Amino acid sequence: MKNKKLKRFAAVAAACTIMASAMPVVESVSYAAKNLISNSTFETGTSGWGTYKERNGACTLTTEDEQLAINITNVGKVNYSVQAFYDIIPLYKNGKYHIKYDISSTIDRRIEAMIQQNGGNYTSYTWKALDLTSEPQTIEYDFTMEYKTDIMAKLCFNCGFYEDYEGYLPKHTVYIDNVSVELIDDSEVDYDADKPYEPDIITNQVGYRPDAPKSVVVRKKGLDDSAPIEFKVVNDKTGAVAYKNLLGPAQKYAAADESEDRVGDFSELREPGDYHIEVEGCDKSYSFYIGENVYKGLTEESVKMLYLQRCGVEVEDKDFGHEACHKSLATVYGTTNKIDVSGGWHDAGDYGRYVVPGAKTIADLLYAYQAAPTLFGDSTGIPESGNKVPDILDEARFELEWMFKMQNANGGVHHKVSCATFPGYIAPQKETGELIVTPISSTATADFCASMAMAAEFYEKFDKEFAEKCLAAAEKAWAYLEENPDFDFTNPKDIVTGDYGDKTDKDERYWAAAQLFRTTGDEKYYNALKDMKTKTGLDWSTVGDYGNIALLTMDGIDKTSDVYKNAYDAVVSQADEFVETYKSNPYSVAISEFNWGSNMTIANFGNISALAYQLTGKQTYLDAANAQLDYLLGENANGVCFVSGWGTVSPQHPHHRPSMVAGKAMPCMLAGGVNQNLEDSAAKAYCANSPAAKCYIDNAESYSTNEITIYWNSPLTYLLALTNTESGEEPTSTEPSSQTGSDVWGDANGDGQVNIADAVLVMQVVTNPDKYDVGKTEVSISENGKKMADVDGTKGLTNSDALAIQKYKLGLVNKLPLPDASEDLTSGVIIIDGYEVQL
Ligand code: 9MR
Ligand code: ZN
Repeated sequence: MKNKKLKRFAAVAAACTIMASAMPVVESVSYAAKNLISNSTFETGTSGWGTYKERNGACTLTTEDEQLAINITNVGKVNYSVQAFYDIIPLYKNGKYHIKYDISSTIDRRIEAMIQQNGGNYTSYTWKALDLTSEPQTIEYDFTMEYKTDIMAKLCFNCGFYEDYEGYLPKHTVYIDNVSVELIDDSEVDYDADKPYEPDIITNQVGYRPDAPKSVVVRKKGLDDSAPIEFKVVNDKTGAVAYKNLLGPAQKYAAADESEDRVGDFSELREPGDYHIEVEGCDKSYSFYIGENVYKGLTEESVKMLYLQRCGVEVEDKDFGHEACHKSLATVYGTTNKIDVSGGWHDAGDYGRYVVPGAKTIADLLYAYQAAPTLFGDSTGIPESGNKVPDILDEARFELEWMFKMQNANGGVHHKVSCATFPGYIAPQKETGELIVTPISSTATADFCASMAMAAEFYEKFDKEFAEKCLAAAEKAWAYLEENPDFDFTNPKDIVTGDYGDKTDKDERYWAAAQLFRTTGDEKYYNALKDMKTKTGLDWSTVGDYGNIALLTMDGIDKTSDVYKNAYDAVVSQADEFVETYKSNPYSVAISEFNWGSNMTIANFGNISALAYQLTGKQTYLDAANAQLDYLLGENANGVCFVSGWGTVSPQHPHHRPSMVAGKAMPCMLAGGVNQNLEDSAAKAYCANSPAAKCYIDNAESYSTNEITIYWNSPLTYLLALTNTESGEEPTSTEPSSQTGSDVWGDANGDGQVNIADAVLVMQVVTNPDKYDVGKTEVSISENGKKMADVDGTKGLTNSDALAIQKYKLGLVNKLPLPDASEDLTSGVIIIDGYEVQL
């Protein structure tokens, strides 16, 4: 803390003050301290001041004759139904403060004035009931901050309802002027008392897969580097040094205002166990785990979080369960029509349900499943567990079922449903205000179209009828988009919940076309796609890369087509950019600017990079993706694992209503993370002097750094799936090829090439005929793949096809398919390239 101690003011000069007769007479003093209220005289408006209204309270805030005017039309139902406030007053424990203001009202009435905690229990640090008349009174007194330091206290004037009024007061105005709050004596203040602990040694706090790259950042300043500095990875249980190595040279990281960051690499340590890191002269690091299953629970819980966000149904959980919420019919904005839009997930820390971010979440979940199907089981403890459908697909379906209800008869899709304003910090079933469905938008319609088309493909194997329903909904949405080619989005001004606005719908339309083409193979969508520019983005507002993923991982796509090549280039060139940034800083994070939801951006970048690895087989891309995961799980300048309940230090006070109600953080939610733009009171108060990479505060009021959302969790799930290469499988190189996948004999997996992976896939399919169908596993076989892999000269796929493919690869035969079934392909076991082939 930079504050210099104030001088003690020994002499207190008496001054004359107009005091209300009802008020105790307080000595007035003159001080040289700084006024903590920046707009105190209202010469140029109300800036810095705001109002809070609830339970019918109604007022406006203006200035009149250079005074603040609270124009009250309804006092509401409680004293804080009408509140005027000034935010962010730092109050230090044991500090002595002087407060002063002039106040009056056009009618005689009682109000309350206080400086209080913003959030939490709303503790009043100083409080007065005031009986106002039209005669201005000066309220002036000293108080000592007796509670623990609160640097974001709030000065409030509660002008709502008091029992005496029997619910009624005519329209009136309360005037306030010359407001000051000053710290006059800080001799007893310990400014360092609440300084958060900043760890010296920083790692991923959850841990690492054995084969993953592993790095540590040691940022303690002033270490003796006359000789290279050693770091030791120590086994928690045995105390044995499992690995040691030297730290790299000190580097600067301007974004975190750090000048001596030294990076150590311990990738070579693969032995499973719990470890921490030690460096002489530094505090030990937090513990972490190395092991194959290190992310098993995390992956499962990251999806389970969505179950806890379910709306419209009873949710069972000992801490975060709730009865069915938001059950009433919703009014379509601007009409008297009521429709049923129950279901879906609560978006975030609020209870709105929005189509656009819902679509991103679905895309992440389904592609996570595509990337690593074996990671996602059917027994995670959701109501659908045990139904033979992976729970991740059940969870996504819960949102899809809601999305159907958001589609209008004309195919267009309503943007969102919520109450007109955000609720107080209450449980979901307590938000009982009118639900309003906002107008159709072209972005919601296109996102809906893409998700439904995806669903049609992914659920085909599990529930044909549902898949057909999804496809019909997607096609209907597409028809709407064709009939309505212009970008269209409006959020009615009086609906102040999440906007999810946009400037263009071109990327959403691109995604929809790509996904519909992938699902149906219909030329119509391909032609639409051909006429569109390739788009990028895995955000909720830019979704082009979902279109690219759809194309790049599509079975049998023509790799010579521009559509494919452009998608390929888009992904790889983005990954190249991220890799450059990732290499440029000690924390290996792929962004250099931290905006709202930066943790999603980081996870998204990891996903693009991991996809680039799949496409090219270049290890750097996978390393970069893993590094993004490390950042999210603790290897960042804040020393925080951003996933609640994981790691040693994780968000305890997320901006998330159910957590605020329960008094503890719901598990496995990824916080939005660092946001250098300071967009809420807590961030403004706590991060005012923080460098960009450290603008994060674990405070429930900090919705711009510490909120959670469904679509911040889902890219984490996706990243966990994409970086899961523990099966040791080589990436399938799907580089644009001069041949089309469908034309290559021996190409079982449709990647355009014939290699050992095709032979292995054939063997797998022969052993487990249904398991490798498209959509069920990461590597799958299509009908065409089966046809092209049937190369041994006899009809039907058998192990002898696998062997023929391998012989071809080894140059033992020079052409596929073989003309006839060969004698030597009928029995025995042959080992080629380490693969055992049972004939
Ligand atoms: O995630 C959104 C972020 O990108 C925007 O900058 C921000 C302000 O518009 O809104 C975020 O979304 C919030 C949404 O509007 C309402 N629910 C909570 C979301 C997360 O903060
Ligand atoms: Zn709800």
